[in-house]
Amino acid sequence: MPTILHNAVLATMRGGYSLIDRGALVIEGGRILWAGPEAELSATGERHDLGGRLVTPALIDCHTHVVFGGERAREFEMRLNGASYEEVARAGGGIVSTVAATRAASEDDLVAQALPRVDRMLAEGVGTVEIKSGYGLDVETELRMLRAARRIASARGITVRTSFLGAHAVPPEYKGRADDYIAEQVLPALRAAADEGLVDAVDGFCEGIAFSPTQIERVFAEAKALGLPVKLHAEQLSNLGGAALAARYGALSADHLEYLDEAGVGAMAKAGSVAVILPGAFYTLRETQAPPIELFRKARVPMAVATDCNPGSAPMTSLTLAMNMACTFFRMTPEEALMGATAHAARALGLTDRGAIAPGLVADLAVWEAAHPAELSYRIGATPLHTRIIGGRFDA
Ligand code: DI6
Ligand code: FE
Repeated sequence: MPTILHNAVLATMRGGYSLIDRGALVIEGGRILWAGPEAELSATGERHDLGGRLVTPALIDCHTHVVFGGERAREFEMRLNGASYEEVARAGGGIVSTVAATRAASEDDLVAQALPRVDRMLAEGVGTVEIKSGYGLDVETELRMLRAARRIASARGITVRTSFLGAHAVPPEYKGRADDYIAEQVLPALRAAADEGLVDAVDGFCEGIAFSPTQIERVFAEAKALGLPVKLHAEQLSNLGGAALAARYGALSADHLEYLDEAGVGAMAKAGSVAVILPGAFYTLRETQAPPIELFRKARVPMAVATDCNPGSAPMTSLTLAMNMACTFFRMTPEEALMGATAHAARALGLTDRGAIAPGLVADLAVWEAAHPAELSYRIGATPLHTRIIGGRFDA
């Protein structure tokens, strides 16, 4: 029997809010069968009165590093007590400490440590999460991270999209030998992970402190040979032409982009890549250069918004806070921010079956204690979620 949701405000996110004020939805077999004005509803089924609440597609966090071992809170405190980056590193801090803790963690540990973070995301209406590897930095641990990511999907009944991020940082044992690291660990890990069906996309970190465009291109060439789509951490701290490189490989997205120039925006527009905006890292790093939002608008590059949840530059699980920050720091509108956490986030993951409310799409929805979608970006540190509906089923 179909499920009918009625007495609701629908933000269908078909190219903007596309609000239906007195709306209804028909769901069957986990998919949306019909959505429209309640006055035009003809189907019968199990009816749920939503009391005039707002319904949106379930949110999609399209850029996270939510699987990792350990924590970095004490390093945060050390820094604020005046410790330098070097002192923190010598005390075993920084990304190296996350790599060590991740290598020491079993697959069960990684799942157990990630689940509370994932649960905080879900409590804000998220139904699909992208999860990257990139804290193993050796073949075995990269594979273990991706297996843990896959298990999170079944543990919570959500959709997880994995990105292989072997080219995230050069591990200590390869210091000064990034090319050897790529040849001996990254490419073999990518092949093995793809073989095991653990990879939905291939990512990299193109930056002075990480990998050069030439090195990233070696990884992208392998992705292409394996038939996998690519995305890239690009232009976060400087402009190395990473987004343009990603665009040449038809990237799903380029992410961060604070230092992107007009030519890079043009390359992304031509390739149809999504610009993933990550205000949590901008905030934590006390960055002052904002991504070129106005250029993205002019070139019609779709913008997504995500948490970047990671223990270093974005210890954050709140996608609605990321939306708020995107508005306040970058002057994105609440409508753009919500498109960024739904329709454009789906596109950044290559998903065509979600991110909007329309017939045929997956019935992943969020019901909010709100009358207008601007409320989702407006509040700071509070979520108006009423309930999630995943695959047509209400959360218990
Ligand atoms: N960009 C970042 O800001 C993080 N990774 C990346 O590619 C930093 C990751 C960390 O410090 O653990
Ligand atoms: Fe990231």
